[in-house]
Amino acid sequence: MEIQFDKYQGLGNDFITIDNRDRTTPSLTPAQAAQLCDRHFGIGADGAIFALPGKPAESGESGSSATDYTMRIYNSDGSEPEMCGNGIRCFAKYLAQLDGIEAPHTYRIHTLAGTISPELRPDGQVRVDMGEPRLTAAEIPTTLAPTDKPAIAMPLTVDGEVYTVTTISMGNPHCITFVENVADFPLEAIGPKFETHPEFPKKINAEFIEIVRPNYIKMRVWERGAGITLACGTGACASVVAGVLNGRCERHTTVELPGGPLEIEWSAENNHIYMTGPAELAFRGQCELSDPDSA
Ligand code: ZDP
Repeated sequence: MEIQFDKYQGLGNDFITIDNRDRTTPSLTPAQAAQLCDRHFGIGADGAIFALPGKPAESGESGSSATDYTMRIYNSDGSEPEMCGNGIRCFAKYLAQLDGIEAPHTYRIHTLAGTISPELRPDGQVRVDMGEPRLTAAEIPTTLAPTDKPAIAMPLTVDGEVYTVTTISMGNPHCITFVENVADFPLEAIGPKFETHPEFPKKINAEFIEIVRPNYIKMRVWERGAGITLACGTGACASVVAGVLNGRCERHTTVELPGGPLEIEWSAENNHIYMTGPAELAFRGQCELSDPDSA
């Protein structure tokens, strides 16, 4: 089966994008997506993103208005996250290319975490209304606190060591730990133990944060289903929320990731989080996909 794809990256967090505007479900199985994401046996990416048609407006009081497109994403291991911050910036650029639309333009995108609105700005950056953070233990989900309470500065024992962690959901689950020196943190060894810790029934994205100044922090991430990546947009949003809740960050903070900086603002007015950063086309191509089921 021949696949046409584009490859986008936001701060080095990279995604294969596939045009599925004429379908209602992704054209690849999770196993096929994982095969294409492999950096040695495939195209190489942190995830695969599918552009599907939007949803019509729902009637009723709590009904949502119509969306332009639906974004589905598979992590590089084939698991499906609810949301993806760098991915949605890439997705907005990809849609603008497919639609022949120029900035400024705002899309309304249906995701498994609700409606998310990325705005293409004339300077080339994408500013995304990421919606509100979710804080209760049930929403993360985590067993670190009673279901209706947030888990802020809770002890978590990993490999015999006690870390003080805060959990935040941006639609997808995050666990934030403040460390003295993030460059020296043994992410590759410890990250996977956070990801699969029994206190997190849907696994977790693990962010490690060094506070440089209250409005400037450094972050490294071990992503659920993808491992170490150069950037994580939802993780950067979750980290600023955790920083504010722990009295260590301002509501408007720059997050420096290995792939570059993101501007994060947690609005005191409407409780929404706004993320601003780049997204670029890396290359386009086609490849022949062997069917893993018939291999
Ligand atoms: O929640 C998860 O399983 C994440 N691996 C999804 C991807 C998050 C991402 N890095 C981001 O930028 O938010 C793409």
